[in-house]
Amino acid sequence: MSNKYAISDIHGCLKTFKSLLKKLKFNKADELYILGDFIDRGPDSKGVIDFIWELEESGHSIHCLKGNHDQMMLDARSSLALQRKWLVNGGWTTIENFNADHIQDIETKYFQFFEKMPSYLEVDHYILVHAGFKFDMPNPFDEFHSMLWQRAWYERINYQWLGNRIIVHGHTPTTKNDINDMLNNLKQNQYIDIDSGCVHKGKQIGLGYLACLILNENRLVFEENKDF
Ligand SMILES: [Mn+2]
Repeated sequence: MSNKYAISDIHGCLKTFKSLLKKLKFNKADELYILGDFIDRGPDSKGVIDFIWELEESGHSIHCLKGNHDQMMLDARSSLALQRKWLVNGGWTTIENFNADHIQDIETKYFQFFEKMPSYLEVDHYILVHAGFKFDMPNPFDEFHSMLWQRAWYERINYQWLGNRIIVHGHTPTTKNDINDMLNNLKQNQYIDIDSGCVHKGKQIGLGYLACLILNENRLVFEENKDF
C-alpha cells in the first residue's frame, strides 16, 4: 500500500515533522509532497532540510515546492533591504540555527535546495502550490509571485480553467476545524488549505498542528506541535 502525502509550512519544526511522518508510517513506496516554508520562526530549520536529504538518501521520494519564506532567504543575498525583510520575518531564528553570523556563512547547498524548487506541481487531479493563484491571468501558472504570496483568492477562482482539479495549498494559518470543513466541502469548492499553523502554537485555538492530506484517500492527519 503506497500513499501520497501533502504537508506544508513546517517552518523549522523538525520534531513535529518527524513525529508526523512516524504517525503516517511514511515509507519508501510513498510519495511525500512538501508545499514550502521549510524554514523560519521554528527552532530547527537547518535540521528540517538535513532530515529531508537523509530521507532522500535512504531512498524515500520527496517532492518540494517553494514557499515565500524559502524565497525570502534566497532574495536576502541580493540587498540589505531584502536581508532585513527576511530577518524580521523569522530569518533571525534561521541564521542562529545555522550558527551563522551572516547569511554569507550559510553553505551554498542550502540555497541550491530552494533554487531548484518549482512553484507548483500537478499530481493526479491535484494542483499543489504554496499560497495560491492570480486567477485574472489567462494562465495562472505564469504568475510566480502569487503562487508564493497570494492570500484570499477563493472568491476569484476561475472554475472554467480549474476544471475538475483540486487546489491544495498552505501559507495562511488555518484552524484544525476550518481545515476539516474544507475537506468536507472539497467536492464543491475544489480547494483546501493544509497550513494548520504548526509554528503558531498558542496564538489561537486550533492552530499549532502540522497537517497532512493523504491525497489518495482524501483524509487528514494532524500532529500537534512537539517543538515548543
Ligand atoms: Mn508559512
